[in-house]
Amino acid sequence: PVNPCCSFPCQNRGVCLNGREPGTYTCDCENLPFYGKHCETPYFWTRVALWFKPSPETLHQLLVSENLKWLWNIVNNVRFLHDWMIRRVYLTRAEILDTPPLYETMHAYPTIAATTNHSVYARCLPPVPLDCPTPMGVKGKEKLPDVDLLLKTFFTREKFRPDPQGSSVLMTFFAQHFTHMFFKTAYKDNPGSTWSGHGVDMTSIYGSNVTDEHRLRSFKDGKLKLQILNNEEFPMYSKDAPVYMTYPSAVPQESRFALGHPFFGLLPGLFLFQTIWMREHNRVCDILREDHPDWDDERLFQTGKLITLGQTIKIVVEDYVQHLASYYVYVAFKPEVLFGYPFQYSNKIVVEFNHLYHWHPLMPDSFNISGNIVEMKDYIFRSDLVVKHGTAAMTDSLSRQRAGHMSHHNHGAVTMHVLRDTILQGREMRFQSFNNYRARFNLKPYASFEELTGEKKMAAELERLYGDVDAVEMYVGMLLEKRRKRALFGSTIVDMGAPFSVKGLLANPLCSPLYWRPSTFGGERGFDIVKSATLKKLFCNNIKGKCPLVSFRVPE
Ligand code: MNH
Repeated sequence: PVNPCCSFPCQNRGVCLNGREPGTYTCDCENLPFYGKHCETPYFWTRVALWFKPSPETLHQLLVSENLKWLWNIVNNVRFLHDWMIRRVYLTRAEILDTPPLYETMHAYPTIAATTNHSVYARCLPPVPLDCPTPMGVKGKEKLPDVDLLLKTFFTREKFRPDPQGSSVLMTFFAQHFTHMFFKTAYKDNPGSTWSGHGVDMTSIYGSNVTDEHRLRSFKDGKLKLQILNNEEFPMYSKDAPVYMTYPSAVPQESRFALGHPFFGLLPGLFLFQTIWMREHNRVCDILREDHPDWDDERLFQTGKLITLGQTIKIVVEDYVQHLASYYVYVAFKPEVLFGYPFQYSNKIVVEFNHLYHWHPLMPDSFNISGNIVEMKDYIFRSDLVVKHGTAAMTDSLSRQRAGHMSHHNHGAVTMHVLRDTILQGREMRFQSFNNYRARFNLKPYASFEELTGEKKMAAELERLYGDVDAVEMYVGMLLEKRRKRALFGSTIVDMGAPFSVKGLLANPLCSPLYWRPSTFGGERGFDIVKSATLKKLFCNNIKGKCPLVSFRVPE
């Protein structure tokens, strides 16, 4: 008989366990707020709570509703209401995830390695068992569609389509620079292996290990080593700071810099963020030294790093997440609202979150630098462009150029191969279906292809290729899913991404009660720098002369 767990019978985070007799199984619902053969029945108080709980779709509509602006304005301005709201957001998002994680990428069942082995990603749903009739369990065809046919049919960009939310290219580079701090797949090993530190650890600026960190440091006054080029401070050339970097051999010396991540020479936008953050670290060290003339280089360096880490989280929450969510409620970074509530300060990077964050359609095909159009092929591995045009002009230009829509038919030529690898890696790891992931995140699985895409043409193609809407692959579904009005993402990316994102930011040790106080940051002044950080200040404090436009949204 067919392995009964192949049809994923257990609901609400129940676990399917095969019985002694072939074809038998049980759902383990222990410690869940549900019971029954398939963990389908809520206990009384759970049922009551569910009546009052708005669906993720309703909640989203409320938060972006023009008509409720007045209400959100009150919430934003009444301290206890706002704290309550923010706490609810943090807690309800985080509780959707397994803490500690149950699964990792090397096994199909719970292991202790899910928590202890840092060289594997955690996993949100276990893989489709190997002995199932189809790659998605029991639904769909025996073979998944040819990957190149998928790329051709649904993903290849014909004409650039901009993000209707108005995101700037500066936002996309922020996203890439920030997330590469913890999305670090050890591709040479296998797609489930990682060299991540599993959280916001600032390795993208200071290097991935202590050896590289030492190469980036000046060992004077806590500062990082910088050099003057074209009257501005920039990171050192690779030849002068032999940090491990992966430049193709054709890249000339003047574009080879020593950066926090081996790939950050890839795009000038990443080089820009690296440069600005390194300057910020040094600026912070000067301030710390004023208050602590007795501190040695090491203490200034380590404390400076804690401050830039705090600033990073603050900016990610209040500038970046606020922009992406576009809620009328002010998305605030207030670690203190969680004190005394059940919240665990630990995090592990989950492989499905990594896949979800493959936002390559954001990339345009060319870049406008102060009116000059530079094609992608002339932009890649050209850190020297930032030196030539200057950080001000670069920041201004990136703030004014629109990013692409994260949607179908919008992958530019240079990222097609990444998309191809992503789909294949999802298959290799036997990811469950898009609809199973929706169910896992309390979203209603789509009942038809047309409901999924919101149109007919792609729906028909999808049906021909997959056969069953319950057999669509996770990444494919996330990109082809219909978009809400004027939205960059579909509901799955938002409601699946938000929990990982909230957890990754708020469960940082820095947000815990004993870290989150002035002494951690060298006193009130350092603590204030963290609590008042903004994207704009980050750039304006570190660019000489008139401050350029610094924005995640392009001006109207
Ligand atoms: Mn991108 C991985 C190229 C922009 C998010 N990206 C990769 C890989 C390549 C790559 C190559 C490695 C994939 C593989 O070997 O299978 N990425 C690009 C290029 C551009 C780019 C050429 C722009 C041009 N990438 C972006 C942007 C984002 C992004 C913008 C999103 C914010 N990329 C990712 C993530 C990974 C990745 C996430 C996975 C990284 C990892 O797990 O190590």
